[in-house]
Amino acid sequence: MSSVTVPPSPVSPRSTPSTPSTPVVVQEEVQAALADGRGVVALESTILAHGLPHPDNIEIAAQIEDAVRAGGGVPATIAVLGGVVHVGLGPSELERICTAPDVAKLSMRDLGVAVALGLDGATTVASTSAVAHLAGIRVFATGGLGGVHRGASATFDVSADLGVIASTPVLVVCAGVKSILDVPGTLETLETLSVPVLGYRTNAFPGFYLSDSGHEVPWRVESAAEAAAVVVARDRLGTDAAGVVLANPLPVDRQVERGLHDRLVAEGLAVLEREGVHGKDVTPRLLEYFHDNSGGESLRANVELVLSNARLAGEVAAQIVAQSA
Ligand code: PSU
Ligand code: MN
Repeated sequence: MSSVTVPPSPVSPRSTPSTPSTPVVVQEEVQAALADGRGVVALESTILAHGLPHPDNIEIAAQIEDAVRAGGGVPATIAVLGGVVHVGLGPSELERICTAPDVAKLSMRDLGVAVALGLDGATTVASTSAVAHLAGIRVFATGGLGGVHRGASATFDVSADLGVIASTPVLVVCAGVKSILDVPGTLETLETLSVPVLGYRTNAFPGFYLSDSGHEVPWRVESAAEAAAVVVARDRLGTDAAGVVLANPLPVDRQVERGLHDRLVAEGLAVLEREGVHGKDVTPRLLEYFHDNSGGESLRANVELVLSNARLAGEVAAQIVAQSA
């Protein structure tokens, strides 16, 4: 593949050796898909490195990519390996992100540090969205968004995910946010930041393990085509550069049973308090607690919702391409 075809200057096709001036490489299949006008779906790596237990994460990573393909898209998992930002990972690179003991959790502010220091790192919703946009990818699938934490008025703990989504025109498919967060506070913040939130065949904002967080979404769409039409309409309007949140709930009969859910949330919050966990360690520690104390239920639900989101994202990406033609 020629190395002269790539538009944004920091992004290079994989065939170009990485140098300090090209800290981003795009996998050949992804590069070809973008050039051919096929739908590409970005996937984050923090859920692999810090959100899912080893060794299940290796197989799940492949299943997530398969789900994107089943929806009609081409997957591009994003991570930093040895200080190079990769858009699209091969099997051995996925395994490295899933197994290396010293993979940093990289939000937006950490990307440049990881590149400068030559580190391995997993990207969050914030940094994955930003890199996806840089590479020309319109759609991104994840599990749950980061959001406003309970008690944020005292701790100021609001995920950088929200601010980056507000300034990055990528559609993020998620299952809402976990109820360990301040869900209404998160929805209010998305409104303040002018980020549209679409419920996929639902009026309720999902609560990650729960189909319904108890809070409404402002808008509902019935199909991947309708979600894609929102993106295309926003392009045509050209009014702002925010992303779009597409909230895709687990079916009610697949959610975590409410009694178990409520117990886990209460216990998880108490563990954070007792252990003095804060900052970027909060979400990984909670997920670990849930996976260790739910008899497999939190992992089952987490995997199901991520696969469902990946498939839907594949459909939306394909639709955006078709409708933009
Ligand atoms: N929510 C989940 N699982 C996760 C995350 C969020 O249910 O693994 C990860 C995502 O990568 C998200 C990040 O972008 O946590 C948010 O972290 P923080 O709250 O530290 O910004
Ligand atoms: Mn935080």
